Amino acid sequence: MATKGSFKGLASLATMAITLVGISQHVFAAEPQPYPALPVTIDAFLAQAENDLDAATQESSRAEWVHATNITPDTEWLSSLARERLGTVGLRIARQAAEFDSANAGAAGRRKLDLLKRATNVPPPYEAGAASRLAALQSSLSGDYATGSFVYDGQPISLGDAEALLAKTRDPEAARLLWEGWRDNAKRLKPDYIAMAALANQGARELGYADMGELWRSGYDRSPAQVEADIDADWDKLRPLYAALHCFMRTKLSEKYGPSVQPRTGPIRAHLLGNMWGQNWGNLFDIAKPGPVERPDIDTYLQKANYDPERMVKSAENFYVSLGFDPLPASFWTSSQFVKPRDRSVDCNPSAWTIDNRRDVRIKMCIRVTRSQFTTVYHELGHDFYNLAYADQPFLFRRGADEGFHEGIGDFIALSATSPAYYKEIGILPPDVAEGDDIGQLLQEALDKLPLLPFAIALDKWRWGVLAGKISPDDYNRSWWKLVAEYQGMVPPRPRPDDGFDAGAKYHVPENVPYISYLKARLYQYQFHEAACRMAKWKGPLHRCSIYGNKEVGERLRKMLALGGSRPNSEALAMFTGKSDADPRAMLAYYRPLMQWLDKQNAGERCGW
Ligand code: X8Z
Ligand code: ZN
Repeated sequence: MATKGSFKGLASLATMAITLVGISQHVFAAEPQPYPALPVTIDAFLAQAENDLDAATQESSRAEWVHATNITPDTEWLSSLARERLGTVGLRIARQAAEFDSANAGAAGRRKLDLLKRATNVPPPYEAGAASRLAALQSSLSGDYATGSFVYDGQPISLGDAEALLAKTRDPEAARLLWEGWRDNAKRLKPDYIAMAALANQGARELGYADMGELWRSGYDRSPAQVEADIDADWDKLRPLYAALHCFMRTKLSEKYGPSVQPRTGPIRAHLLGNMWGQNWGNLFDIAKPGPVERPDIDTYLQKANYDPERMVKSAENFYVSLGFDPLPASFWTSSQFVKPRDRSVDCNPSAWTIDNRRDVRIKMCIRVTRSQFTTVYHELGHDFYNLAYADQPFLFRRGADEGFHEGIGDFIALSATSPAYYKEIGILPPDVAEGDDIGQLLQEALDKLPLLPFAIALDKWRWGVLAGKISPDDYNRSWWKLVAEYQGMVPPRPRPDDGFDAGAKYHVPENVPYISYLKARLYQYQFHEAACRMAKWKGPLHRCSIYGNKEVGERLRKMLALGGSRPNSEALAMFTGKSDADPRAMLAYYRPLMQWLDKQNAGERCGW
């Protein structure tokens, strides 16, 4: 196996004539130099392409890992070089794959050819020097976001520390300063983002997509237009549930802070939600106070039970092992980053990696001992166990059934791993602590989970608009706040500057991680949970069901995960759930008791915004 992506393999086949009908070597005009001749059969081409991409992605993952866990100008330079090389290899292969568009490739071959066109989410254009410029912009955006800081209370503060303060503060003025500070910092990313988007869009167009947004919407085994339509239809069904939660929390916030800080009608002030992006309101449970039954504060109990980051990861691994998964490889424990190092800059956004495209799986986090991070650890390990489950697939199928599946697996597991009963089982809660009532649990989960739905839609509708050229850089902030108001029902504490880059204050924007996957994941995880609880013959309410220790469910899950991306998402879904359509019904069913309760609480309020 080559250690670096190279043209060598293909060049050695250059003398073979292409005999397949309809395939020409020079369909692209004005190429600086012709590519080497294609291997003679589709199978040979695919085998070579998989080898080359395998090598180039490994190189780039390793360089990005080193950069993300030690941000310096040198590691930025190295990661940019590896990205460029991967971009160039991916581009060459994607263009060659297009030459087989009308060839008879068989089902698996056709799937692989399609995947090759989407080998990267951020495709470079063909023009000389463009891959290198794009890679440099990506690495610089990545480093700039990760090392971003602003002055708060006279001191520079990182995003992680700002998030921790925002979670706990109940002083609206402090919250506003933290919230605005992080957004003002993001503005310096705007020029690079504009340049990056122009280049990647050109690359996407050269691959036959209208723009990079359309490329992103092509990964769901249906047309990009259908993906958009599905999201609108899903939101129509989910909006009443979100609106009920929005109404309830608005009342609570207004009662807590007074109507001058949070009016009793209209949108919610975005800085009051205990989260930098208003995408998770779980930190506001103390303000929500649903009733007379106390709910244990897990942040405190984690500390009391002496949980540390490694123990949190061990507990998550133990959950997967209880389902019959093999324990994580030893390299996971030696290579992962669990805590923020004191001596260097790192990227703290949680992520999961497979460095060698096989079994060298890792996570990179700056774990804080909190309830929310406890759940995130289960989320990240979901990625790693998925990676391990499909490690024996051909390279191109070592991916999720779609990106939403990948994001949904760990969350599905966490649905069984966040109840007070489970916390007792693993020693976080002492046996004699009251577990709280059903509404309390459902409300906590709804605060954690529902606000992401409109946030995801706003974020990706904004990017689709930007990438399609419908939103110009002058209009970035105005259109962003319009979408936030429409979907999230939120407004900034004070008007935001027109020339800002507030959407860029979210990691996934400078990093070019599509966000619709998280929306899809929210729907899938309740479908998985419902199906798993059925398999476990659970009779009670779904929020009380836990699949901890259930080997039968584990075996069925592993079968679905082992498919990787070899089959359409609908087949993977049907294999585990018996139904082939992704839809919000399971999620709505899960929260039905809460919805009824919220409707009662909201009686007399002017809900909506
Ligand atoms: O980015 C993530 C994961 C990384 S794979 C922690 N999530 C989204 C976010 O934090 O914005 C998980 C939930 C949504
Ligand atoms: Zn994830």
